[in-house]
Amino acid sequence: MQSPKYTARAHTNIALIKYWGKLDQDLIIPMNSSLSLTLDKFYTDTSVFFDSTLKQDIFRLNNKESSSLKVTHFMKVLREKTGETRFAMINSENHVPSAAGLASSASAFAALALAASRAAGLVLDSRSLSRLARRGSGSATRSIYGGFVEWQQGSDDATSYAVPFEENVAWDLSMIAVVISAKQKKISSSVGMQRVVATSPYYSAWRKTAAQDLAAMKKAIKKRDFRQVGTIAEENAMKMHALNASAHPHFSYFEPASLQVMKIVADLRSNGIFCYYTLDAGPNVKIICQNKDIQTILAALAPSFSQERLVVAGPGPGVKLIDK
Ligand code: 2P0
Repeated sequence: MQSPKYTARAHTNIALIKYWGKLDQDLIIPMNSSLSLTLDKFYTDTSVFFDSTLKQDIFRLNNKESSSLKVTHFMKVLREKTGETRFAMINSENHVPSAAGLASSASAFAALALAASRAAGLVLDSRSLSRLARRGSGSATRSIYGGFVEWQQGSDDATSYAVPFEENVAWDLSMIAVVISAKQKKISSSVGMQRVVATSPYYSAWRKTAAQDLAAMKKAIKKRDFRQVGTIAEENAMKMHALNASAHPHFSYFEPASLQVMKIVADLRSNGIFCYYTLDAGPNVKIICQNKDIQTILAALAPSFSQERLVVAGPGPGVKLIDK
């Protein structure tokens, strides 16, 4: 017997205040609260149905049968929560313009949480959905909502979830993603952050500063103070990457081209074009900017990066069911 099929679309998000470290590995309770912007250009569509004839979950990614330990683990958690006993057919499509490298577990697990819970007969409110998505991947906790989203750290499964901070971003803020490499990173986020928590002598300072950065960021967003938002985001990202540089053994996600983009942004800024950068667990750089400056910034990047490596995105919506 088959369950009805549900398809969900979730957009990825970029953290302006980063999550970097887990208090609880299994439940994915973070060491600090974080805040992100959901983006319109990058999303995942995932459809799920349960089928009593299946002997295991089948996961297809971009029309290719695939295997993912994280998906397997998530489906186990979902069955425990919902009482569903059948295995599932999962079809996932990542919509990432151009050279890829920006596909994210955030959109993947937010979409899977909605589609799979509905297919299992459960209608969850947004908070419960955020908690469920968190069990797949930390950053997915935030992709339940659109716009600016805060993941409140909490201390256990019931209290760690995202809340919308400003869902409809009606002011001038964009991100230019500079795709530097689409390759799988050598050190996954999970491994990187675990190593940092265990070995960086600066970790307690990070937790303190992340809390201060979050409070300042929320004020800056409320005031629509673009320069403050950009400055705090850039500094917070650099503090996260400084943790990696101070871990044992130390590591870095930067590539030479990442540093090149960072320098272009800094030079633009000294010339009065206010833009800022942030980087996650990989070499790609996201430039936070205002619409009026997009063409100038793209022109400054053009000699070094081809057009398909430059993707302009704006604020995007939260997870929803779609017909497919
Ligand atoms: C973030 N990142 O806040 C941070 C900043 C990357 C750098 O969340 O282990 O895939 O599945 O919870 O969510 C990427 O890590 O890690 C991430 P897990 P996840 O967006």
